[in-house]
Amino acid sequence: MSLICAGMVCFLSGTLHVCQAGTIRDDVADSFYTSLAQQSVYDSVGFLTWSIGSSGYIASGTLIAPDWVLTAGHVVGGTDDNGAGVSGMIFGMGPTYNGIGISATEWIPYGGWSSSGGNLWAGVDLGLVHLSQAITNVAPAQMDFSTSLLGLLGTSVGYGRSGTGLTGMNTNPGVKRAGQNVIDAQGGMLTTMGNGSLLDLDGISSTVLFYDFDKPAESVLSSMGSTAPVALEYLIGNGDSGGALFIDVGGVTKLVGVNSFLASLPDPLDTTGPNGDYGDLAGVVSVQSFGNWIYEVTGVPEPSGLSLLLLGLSGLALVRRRK
Ligand SMILES: [Ca+2]
Ligand SMILES: [Ca+2]
Repeated sequence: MSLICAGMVCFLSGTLHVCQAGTIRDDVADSFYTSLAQQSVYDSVGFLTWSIGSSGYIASGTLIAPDWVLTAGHVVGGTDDNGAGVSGMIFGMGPTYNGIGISATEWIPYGGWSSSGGNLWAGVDLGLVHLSQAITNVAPAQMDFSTSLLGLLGTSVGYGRSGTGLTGMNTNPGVKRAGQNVIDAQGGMLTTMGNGSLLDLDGISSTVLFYDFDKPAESVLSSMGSTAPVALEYLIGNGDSGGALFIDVGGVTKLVGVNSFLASLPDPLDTTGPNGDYGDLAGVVSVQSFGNWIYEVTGVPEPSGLSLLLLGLSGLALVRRRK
């Protein structure tokens, strides 16, 4: 079975009067989602805007060092998946898009994204943005490279379009919003849908994490995992590209994924396509396979973080040898 996917960068309109990120439950007030986004542990997520020719664009990104932002490859890929044609990129923070930010000096798609020609299924949709000056009043996000992610509750944060599960996306991008979902699956898996049939994620890299947008009291729309929504069930929208997926690790909020694409089951299972309504799916690239690249480009995470991980592994090996 194939999935239909859509790019997740949003055109930026000239004026953003009604700005809402991501689609929400129709039976939960939006203020719960916007309030969640304002928790200080998500302060590292900001918006990116840029131009290609005369067109303006908005997406999302996460500060991972004082002068580096992690985002999606398709956010920084420009006209050739390698960054061409991009100008005037800035990174800003706060509850809404306000046009104010730090200018970027470099935007660097992951090499595999460029060489794949922008293949979303390859699970390499990552990019980095170098800022012209350090941001010192916001703590960069900490990344997690070792926690097993399937079945965990994740929190997505970004500035994308909103709407409800009934309507799909129907607002402009530009308001910071956070919502939650269980990380249901990864590329390569076979999942069970609410109607009992199977969804085959074969051909998609295991570095792509998936969750679906479950509808309250309508289990047939589930395409994977539980058929019931969580309290702040949510799906990313256009403009959430490059935004963050966080988990809680022992009381510490850790960045584990980068928003990549929205997908839907093919017609007739979904007649609306990837519009952010109930039953649609999110694809998020796990950062866990990319620690070396991020470190090589940015110098984070600190080598101590990486060596701790190595120590853990070698410790395990020692225990095994003793047996
Ligand atoms: Ca589900
Ligand atoms: Ca749909």
